[in-house]
Amino acid sequence: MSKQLGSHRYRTLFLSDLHLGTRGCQAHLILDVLRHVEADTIYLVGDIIDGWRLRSGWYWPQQHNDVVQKLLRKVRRGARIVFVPGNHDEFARQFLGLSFGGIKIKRHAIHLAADGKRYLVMHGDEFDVVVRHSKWLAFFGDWAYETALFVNTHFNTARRAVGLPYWSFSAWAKLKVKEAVNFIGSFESELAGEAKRRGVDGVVCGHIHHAAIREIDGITYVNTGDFVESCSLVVEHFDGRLEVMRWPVELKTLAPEDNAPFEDEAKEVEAEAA
Ligand SMILES: [Mn+2]
Repeated sequence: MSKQLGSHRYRTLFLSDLHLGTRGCQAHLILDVLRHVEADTIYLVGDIIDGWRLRSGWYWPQQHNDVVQKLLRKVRRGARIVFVPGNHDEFARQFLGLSFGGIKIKRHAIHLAADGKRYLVMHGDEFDVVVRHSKWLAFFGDWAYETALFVNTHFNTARRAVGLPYWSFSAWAKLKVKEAVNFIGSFESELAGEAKRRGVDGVVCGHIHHAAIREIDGITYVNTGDFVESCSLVVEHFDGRLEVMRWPVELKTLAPEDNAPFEDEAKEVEAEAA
């Protein structure tokens, strides 16, 4: 991957599955991304705020607030932000067509890339047979997943204690379980099929927490990944090329000098107001 050192400007930034409002959310890494990356357009491709979790107990630390503030500040500075809600933030689907702080809420969007390619932007839960046909099962899966993350944390504390490297139980378990039902493969081909039906060149989605860019049946399938485990996102370069980036891996290779600790959000707001 060729990188321009110190340059973090992209034409478009696609983010999904931040799951703000959950303990699994890697808010400090999202903040890192938002501090380092500027984009003309930002698509929030669903499951940004986890309403399912918040319903069963309020968890909203300052950092999660900072993420929202940071996004709103980007709008004030001229970025265009489009929010396409997912299943975890489906409460926002009642506000389709409206804007909050300049963030437009849409059911789906069509993104026109610099190279003329058109992409359907949607979260993708519509094509997840588990979510679509059995909401209780999806809720259960959600609980099982949270439990797996919890177990994972303690398991790795134990591994660390005996000098073993970090091992992601939840990533492994999820991959195994979903591979068994060929979940990812069918999800990807369903999404590519939908893009084809709509006569566009590609699709950008999230939902399954599995970042990818691949050609499926003449359609460019793009998944932004997530910010719970893989901490991945997709950028569009100014020539229209799309790329999956993983944070903080890319951050460290891009600009080591930028890794100095940042002033807190309050100071940044003050600086902006001055
Ligand atoms: Mn989802």
